[in-house]
Amino acid sequence: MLQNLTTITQFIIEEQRKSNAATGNFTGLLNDIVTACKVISNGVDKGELIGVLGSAESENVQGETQKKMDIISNDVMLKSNEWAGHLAAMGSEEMDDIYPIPEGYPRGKYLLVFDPLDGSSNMDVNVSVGTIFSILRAPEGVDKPTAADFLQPGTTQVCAGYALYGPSTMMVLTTGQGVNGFTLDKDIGEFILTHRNMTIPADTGEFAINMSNYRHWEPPVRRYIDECVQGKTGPRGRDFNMRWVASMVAEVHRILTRGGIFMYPIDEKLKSKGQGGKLRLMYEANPMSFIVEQAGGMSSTGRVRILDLQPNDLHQRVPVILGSKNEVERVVGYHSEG
Ligand code: AHM
Ligand code: MG
Repeated sequence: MLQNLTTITQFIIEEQRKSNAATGNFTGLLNDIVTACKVISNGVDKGELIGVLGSAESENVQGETQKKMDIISNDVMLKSNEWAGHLAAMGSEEMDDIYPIPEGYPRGKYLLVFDPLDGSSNMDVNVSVGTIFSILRAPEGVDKPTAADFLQPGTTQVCAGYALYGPSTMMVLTTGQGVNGFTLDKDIGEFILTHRNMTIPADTGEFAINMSNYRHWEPPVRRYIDECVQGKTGPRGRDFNMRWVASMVAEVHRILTRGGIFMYPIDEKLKSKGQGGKLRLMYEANPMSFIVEQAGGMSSTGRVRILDLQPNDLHQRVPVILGSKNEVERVVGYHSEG
């Protein structure tokens, strides 16, 4: 057993070799992200022992109160990824503007966008949280990128992944050649390949949505959920189960493990606040959609494929409906019926 361990670094190098895409840059970048996630995992683990629970005194660009661990995780991601020369700039849920690589460090050809601690409202109640990231290429010849250089459709992502800080810490990622999962062995400090080629079954009997928003939903979403809730006696002729962790990473991980559909649709309440959705396109919807599609699932706003959207803002919000293909297709069908 011990002799057959594949570390995340070994896996990535071998995957890159196969596709002739081997550049030490990409592997180096991924290693720095992995290091950051190990540090965040350690902080999440220790919790109140090191005084990192609770809110900070600040708000982020979205007007949300930041948790102490939001700020710490953001700093860890920046510090871990700024120095090595793989990146031209970074963008984060926790920062209004992009983060250029500071003077004095070499600049590289990649852009990194992330949500350093997704689902952070779960920190204080000791429920799973995660880090989501997406790697893009800086446009050719651009040395000092602007925010506009980040606004590339999800189809151009080089790599997307998440770290899940749950009962185990896991890293799940794709470079466009399927989805693989790695579990952190804290004794040796390495992510080890444990979930090869993760796939999402096309059918499911499990949905995830924040039901408290029911009265605000659009008719196609209500119709879909109504039919699920009616169970065996309804038009679907079967019972459905529901889950809502309020942590997208945990939700997507469950779907990658046993199937399901996750929905954070547009609703009247979000519209009245001038928002196009709840979740952010660049560092939540796009990376998760890349992973879900690579695992054989589907991801849509209800009307269009998320990965095809042309972003118009680093912090743009979009509706998200993703998971088991046949169920997502059904919801999209209900939208097109009007
Ligand atoms: P965050 O990035 O501020 O943590 O918000 C994103 C999270 C997702 O992980 C989760 O799916 C959703 O917000 C939960 O929202 P709600 O509290 O409305 O159920
Ligand atoms: Mg988030």
